[in-house]
Amino acid sequence: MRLFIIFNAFCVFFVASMNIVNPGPAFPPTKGEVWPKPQQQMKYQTYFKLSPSVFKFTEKGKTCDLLKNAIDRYNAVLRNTHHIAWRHSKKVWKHVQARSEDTNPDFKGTLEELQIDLSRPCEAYPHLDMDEKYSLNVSAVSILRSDSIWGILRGMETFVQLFYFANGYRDVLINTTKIIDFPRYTYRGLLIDTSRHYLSMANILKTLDAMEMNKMNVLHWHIVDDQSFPYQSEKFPQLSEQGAYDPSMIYTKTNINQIVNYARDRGIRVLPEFDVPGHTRSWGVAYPGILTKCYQFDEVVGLGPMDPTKNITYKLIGDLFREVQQRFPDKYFHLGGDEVAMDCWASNPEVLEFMSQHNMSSTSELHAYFMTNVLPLLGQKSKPIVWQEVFDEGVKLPSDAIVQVWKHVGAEDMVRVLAAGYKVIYSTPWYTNKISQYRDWSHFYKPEPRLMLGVDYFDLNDVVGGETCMWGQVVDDTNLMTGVWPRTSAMAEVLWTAPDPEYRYYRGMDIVTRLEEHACRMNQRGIQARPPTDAGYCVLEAN
Ligand code: CP6
Repeated sequence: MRLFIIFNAFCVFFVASMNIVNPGPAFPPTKGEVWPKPQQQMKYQTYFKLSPSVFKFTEKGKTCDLLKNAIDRYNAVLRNTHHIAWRHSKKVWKHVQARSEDTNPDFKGTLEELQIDLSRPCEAYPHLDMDEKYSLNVSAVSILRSDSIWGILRGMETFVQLFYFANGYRDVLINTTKIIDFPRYTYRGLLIDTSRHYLSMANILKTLDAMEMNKMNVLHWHIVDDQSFPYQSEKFPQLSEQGAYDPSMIYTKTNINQIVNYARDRGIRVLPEFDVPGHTRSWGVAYPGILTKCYQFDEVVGLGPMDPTKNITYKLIGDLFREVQQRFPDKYFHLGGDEVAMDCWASNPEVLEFMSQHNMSSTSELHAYFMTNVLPLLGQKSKPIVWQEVFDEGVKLPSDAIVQVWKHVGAEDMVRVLAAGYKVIYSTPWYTNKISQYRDWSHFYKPEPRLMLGVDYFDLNDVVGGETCMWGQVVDDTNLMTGVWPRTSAMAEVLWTAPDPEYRYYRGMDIVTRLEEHACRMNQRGIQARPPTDAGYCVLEAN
């Protein structure tokens, strides 16, 4: 007792703001709370027990390889959940006689099956307008219904999250539950940057697992940039032979295929970005002729953005994009267009001469000229997405283009894009560059793009969604997971459920305990999410 008092006094002394330090619970509580929160949910007192030898998924409607793969995957998740419970309870309860649940009047026996009722044939690939709505009824014989395979996938994720550990991890239980669920935003993305630091295939695939757990549906792959060119091209093999960090640090056609298919299995689109005309220094290792020479006092001092005055620039881009379009089935293609070092253009006498021949008075006009020439190179196969600079510089975009807004706090930039009739992906609040130590996910939980607009004269559906941008400057395989998760989970819930502001700002404790459970669940499924709070623990008896 005395020791305890001394220990407490010690804490008070050193952590002035924290005057009570509660010991943790004997077992980390799990409640089977779903993240992101479903739109409508009723949970009842009665519950069922999971027995992996009894439970099965059954296909009652349409089926396809996507569904069969999902059944295999979620069977493995449930086996793993049961295994964690079994291993942990053996350790903790070895001297204690097992208590039976059967005496509890709310206990309704063993869960028998989940019937999966898909009413329409599977689509080949996920897309911007994909239908993700589902309904789920949990009972001894549970039913998951959706018109769309994408809804079925979301519902299966919800289903496995409803299980919780009980009785000191001796049981895995699920309550009688009714859910109707659908996303508020159709685009819920994550940007990864494989140019600043190479990311391994294993880590990219794991990222897709984590996205599935958070019902996210777009992997925006910022594959090349100034620092390295890891995309292996068949038409232009020198690009990666000379532009990648190392011959092993590339993404082959086979690698890309694997990522696209793995993502498709999880209802996730893979959106390629080939950023032009800025952020392209690595292209110039093999093809220096397509970059602009930058001058100081009549001397060439280095290479800058792509050279918009040369036909070979557009020829290379066009030929490369046609190849990339064959590897990525998505209907959208991200052209970048951000942060162009226009001072280099302005320093180059040939570029200045070209501008005066074409009656251009500013390098912004030259950027617009460049983008206007690049857009048609996509042909009919893809629609463009661009960073907001392209819009800001007045480029006339096709009406189905999407503009990704990332600058300036506040909604004004979004409002301007919407007023011009384009769709928006919002990223400003979800930049992962700044990592703060304490509950940094809470900053990702507050912004809600459509509510931020503060005006209602736009079609709110034109704000298609949001995206976390995990730029790669200080991110590699060692810290990708902890940097992205569970911060991105906070954004994922805002974009899926859009809990009202009152909930997001004032019901913080509920959010914290739910996120703790979710982060633990991610760790149990192999995702190294950071702990969301300053204390707690997670039982990890997997493998
Ligand atoms: N790389 C590329 C980057 C950034 C952008 N484009 C960036 C700029 C500012 C911040 C973070 C990232 N690293 N290609 C801008 C979209 Cl704060």
